[in-house]
Amino acid sequence: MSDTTATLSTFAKDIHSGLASNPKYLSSKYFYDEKGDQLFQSIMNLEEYYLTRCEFEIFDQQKAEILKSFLANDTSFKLVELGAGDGTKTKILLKHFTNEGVDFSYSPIDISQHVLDILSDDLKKSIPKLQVNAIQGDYFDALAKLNENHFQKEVVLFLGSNIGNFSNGSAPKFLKRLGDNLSSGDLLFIGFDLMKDPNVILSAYNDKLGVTKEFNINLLRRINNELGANFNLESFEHFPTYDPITGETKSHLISNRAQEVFIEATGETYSFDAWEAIHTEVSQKYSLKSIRQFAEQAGFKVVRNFTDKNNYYVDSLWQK
Ligand code: AVJ
Repeated sequence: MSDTTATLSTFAKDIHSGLASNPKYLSSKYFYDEKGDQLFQSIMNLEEYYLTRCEFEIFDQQKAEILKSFLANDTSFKLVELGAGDGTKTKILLKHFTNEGVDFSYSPIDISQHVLDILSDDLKKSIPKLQVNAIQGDYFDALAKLNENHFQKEVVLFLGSNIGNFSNGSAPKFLKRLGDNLSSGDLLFIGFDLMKDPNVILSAYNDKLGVTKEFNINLLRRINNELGANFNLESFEHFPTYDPITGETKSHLISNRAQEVFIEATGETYSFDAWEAIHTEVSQKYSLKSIRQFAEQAGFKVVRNFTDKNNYYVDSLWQK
């Protein structure tokens, strides 16, 4: 890459590192521009994408038991959510807790102020009695700040199997760091997608309508728009894989011809062989055994697992 490196955005640097590597990769954290957000919303409504519906069912069917476990021996708590999104699922819990007259507040943490504004406005209308304290920023900065004036039990939500985007190598570090920002007795309520019939998993990442394909290819569209690249969007195929031994689900973009792509922001040309792949995402699938190991490695104890009726998905409650 040219000597302008120092002036390049993190985005440009990351894209360059991935495309200059062998094998090529791009980070899934860059999926979520405005169009990516919209496409993910559509994914959550797809027939094949069971994850969202499973978590919805768990909340809807087991909200009373969830509340009991959150309270345990206390009378109040501070509910904190990492990467709150539009809060559709969380609202089931928030409504139930409010109706039950529970003494709690809700602190959604998100990197996007825009997301938080929409969520706060929505909650003001739908649950006027709810005390909302939105925090913009990095998860760990926000958790550290909350932990400073710690006079109430914290219950941290990390939903949607978002942990699945971390490789099995990096997830333990993330969970350990999360635990380091909590106090003894605090709770973590974390969603994991479980191993199941491989065909069910593959369909969830390869839907009939092609929305997931669009979502994957949108990453190249974003690089075209923001970094002045000339990716030909028709010349890449969407290809997910699932490894039933490790539970690793990966998405790829595969160049269906030999081609070169130029990116203005990096000043570089990247060559693709015919059928060369770019790895774009990990969506890890877990066993209850591996979840227990993750909890213990990170210094938590599993209090209780809440699963849907098909045992497709689990929201696992951990105590620090
Ligand atoms: C938001 C990370 C949980 O991996 O299932 C959906 C993102 N990618 N379809 C997932 C996603 C393709 C999703 N997570």
